[in-house]
Amino acid sequence: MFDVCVLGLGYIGLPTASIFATKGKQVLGVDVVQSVVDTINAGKIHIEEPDLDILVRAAVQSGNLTAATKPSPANTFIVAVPTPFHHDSEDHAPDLSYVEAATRSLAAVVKPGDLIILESTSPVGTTERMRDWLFDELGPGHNASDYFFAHCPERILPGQMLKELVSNDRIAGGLTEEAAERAKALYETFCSGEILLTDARTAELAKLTENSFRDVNIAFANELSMICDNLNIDVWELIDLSNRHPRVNILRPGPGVGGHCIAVDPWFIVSAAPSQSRLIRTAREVNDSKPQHVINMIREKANRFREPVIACLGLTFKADVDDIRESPALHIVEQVVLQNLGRVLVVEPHTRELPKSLQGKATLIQADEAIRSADIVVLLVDHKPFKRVSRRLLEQRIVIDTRGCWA
Ligand code: SAJ
Repeated sequence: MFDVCVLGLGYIGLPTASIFATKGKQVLGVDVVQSVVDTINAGKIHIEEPDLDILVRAAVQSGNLTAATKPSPANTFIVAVPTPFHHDSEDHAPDLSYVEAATRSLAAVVKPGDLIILESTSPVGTTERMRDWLFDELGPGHNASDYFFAHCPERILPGQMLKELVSNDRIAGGLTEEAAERAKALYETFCSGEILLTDARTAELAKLTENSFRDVNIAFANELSMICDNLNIDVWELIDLSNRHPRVNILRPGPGVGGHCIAVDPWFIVSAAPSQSRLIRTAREVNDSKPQHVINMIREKANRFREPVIACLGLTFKADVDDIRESPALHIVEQVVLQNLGRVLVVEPHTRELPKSLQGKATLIQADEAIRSADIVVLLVDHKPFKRVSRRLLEQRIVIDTRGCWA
């Protein structure tokens, strides 16, 4: 019998399972992908995050963490599977199929008294739906009050996950007060932040609110950058000056907003309450329009050359991570290639090979070499090594610095 069974061994599930294991809990990690299970059982990792390899190795070597493709009986189940949206749906409807499949898979192993926690970022009402899916799968003769459901969204920042996993305050939202209390007691095993109790629906909306808040604020910065490009004003200087006001704190413009959280979660609010979420929707649309603005700028510069060489620095969704999911940088490079704007050189220190969509169509090389060969240099991700690029190397080249890395 395990103490904790974590379903989904990705960016959230794996660190969570591992930290419980290093605190002495008997943990089963479950993932539907066999190669992920094999990698973790060998004490290795399949994703990049600072120090995660050390944590996972320690957890597996202690004998407290094992991985499997199917759940087993445990006192607590934590669901940490993806919750994307349907790309083909007009209102960006959430795709809860992974949560539903994980929940239904629990019917074979749960027993009265178990605590079932949803960690995945989810639309309001998902924890209630989990309960309904589980009871549908269990069939008649089971008592809902025998099972405890809570939503405890994670808030950790990729690149700083292990630190934030321990130190962030957390929200524990229960379908009942007892469920929230039990979830709190569990996370206190490793969490030094405060654990705040509420109901599941408020917890679900709180998580969506946090990411929408950031999206709206980034949209303001991105909108300013497009206004500045139109008015020929340096947006970085403008923001530095405006931020000297004691109550103004404008975020950084970029090539768009990416990742699997901020570019996704606001849609869960919009799709649930479309008439009331006009600002949140517009912010999403502003941020989603930014990559096209950058592509237009590249095209405009490229048109000045007969056979332009375009160096694109960075593919990931943000600095100093290896994650290219929903990456505006990758989208921009793909479009530059697709639209034949020039010969494309790609620099990405966090990968050894180009993503499939760029293979055979662009060249992956080092920063200095790329810049030396380029007519146009497009900075898409402000990875640390790019900040050290010699300014002299950039002279004589057209520079499109979407992140203000060299401002
Ligand atoms: N970005 C900008 N300008 C900025 C800040 C960010 O363009 O000033 C861009 C980034 O380049 C990236 C995107 O926004 O493309 C998102 O990056 P991020 O660092 O803001 O956030 P994520 O997606 O890595 O993590 C967020 C965090 N949420 C908040 O800060 C409110 C994290 O705490 C959450 O746990 C995570 O989403 C999640 O899993 O939901």
